[in-house]
Amino acid sequence: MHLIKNPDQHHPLSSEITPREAFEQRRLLLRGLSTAVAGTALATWAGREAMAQTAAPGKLARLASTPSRVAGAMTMEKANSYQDASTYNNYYEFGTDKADPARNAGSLRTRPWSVTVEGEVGKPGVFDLEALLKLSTMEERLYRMRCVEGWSMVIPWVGYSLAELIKKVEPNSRAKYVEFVTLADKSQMPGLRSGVLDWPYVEGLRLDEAMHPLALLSFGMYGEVLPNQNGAPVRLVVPWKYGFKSAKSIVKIRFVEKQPVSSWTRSAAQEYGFFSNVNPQVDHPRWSQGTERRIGEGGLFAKKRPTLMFNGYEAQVGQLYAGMDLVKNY
Ligand SMILES: Nc1nc2c(c(=O)[nH]1)N[C@H]1C(S)=C(S)[C@@H](COP(=O)(O)O)O[C@H]1N2
Ligand SMILES: [Mo]
Repeated sequence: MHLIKNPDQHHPLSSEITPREAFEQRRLLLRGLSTAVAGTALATWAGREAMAQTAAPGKLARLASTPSRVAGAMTMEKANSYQDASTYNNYYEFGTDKADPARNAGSLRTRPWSVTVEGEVGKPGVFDLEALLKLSTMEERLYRMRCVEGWSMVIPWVGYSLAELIKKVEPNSRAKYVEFVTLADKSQMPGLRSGVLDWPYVEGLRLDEAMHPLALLSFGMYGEVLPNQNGAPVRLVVPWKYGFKSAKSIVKIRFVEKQPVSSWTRSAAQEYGFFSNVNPQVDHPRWSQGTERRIGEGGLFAKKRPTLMFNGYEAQVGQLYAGMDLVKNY
């Protein structure tokens, strides 16, 4: 009789209560798993027009489970949502508003596609996309990305080190830099009507930077092929540099002796230098680079994060710049 008075009567045993923390973690895990599963499900490919005619998706889709062994290629930070990464973009060929690329990049034709490799190499040539996809083992890499405008994201990219391609084409002793030229086609890219930049969009790296294993030639994200707005079908991801160095929709890779002039340097040399390494100590002439806003950490009151030297990849890439004046070489 008195037992009924037990105040704990209606409550489950404490051992049956899932501690809040564990519960939250499981939910996160579940969410992560469902993203991965969605990423590998062929059904998700079916909706993507570009994928309809190719055998590549199966290959790419499996990559989500092959994380990269390259040092620094994974971060403990939580990835942004696919939604964030595919709707908040810079891709001026499709408009200058962050929402424009997702809205307008449907007109980009990513098949057939080829990348011409030329200049100071022993084995120049034209690689069609299928050949590029097969060139090396695809890996998934969770990289922090920092845009020069002061925002950042964490994105699971799919691809392989650019070095794999570079080794295959055998740069000669005159090859000091690599220039990346991206697609400029008025019939597919409404943004080309605007004069914000000189088209095509051009970027460049020093050969040793391009050979660094963290520099990724990317074909996908979140276990799927790249959405057009993120630079389909092939782009660069250089996580220790400001985002604009990561050229989208590449059609030509040139090995050259002289430092290339990138589109952003051409448009405003005092603001955008050749190196453009993420550096909280070197401000943009019009704003500080000391902090950043992580997309997805919404709201006016979301705390800004401190920006890290080389975007947090200093241990991996710092040596590339030993002895260089990083204020002069911004
Ligand atoms: N061809 C091309 N590549 C580009 C750009 C562009 O406008 N055109 N924008 C750059 C900038 S400023 C950033 S921050 C990144 C954004 O990549 P994301 O949209 O995949 O995050 O792409 C870079 N690559
Ligand atoms: Mo950017």
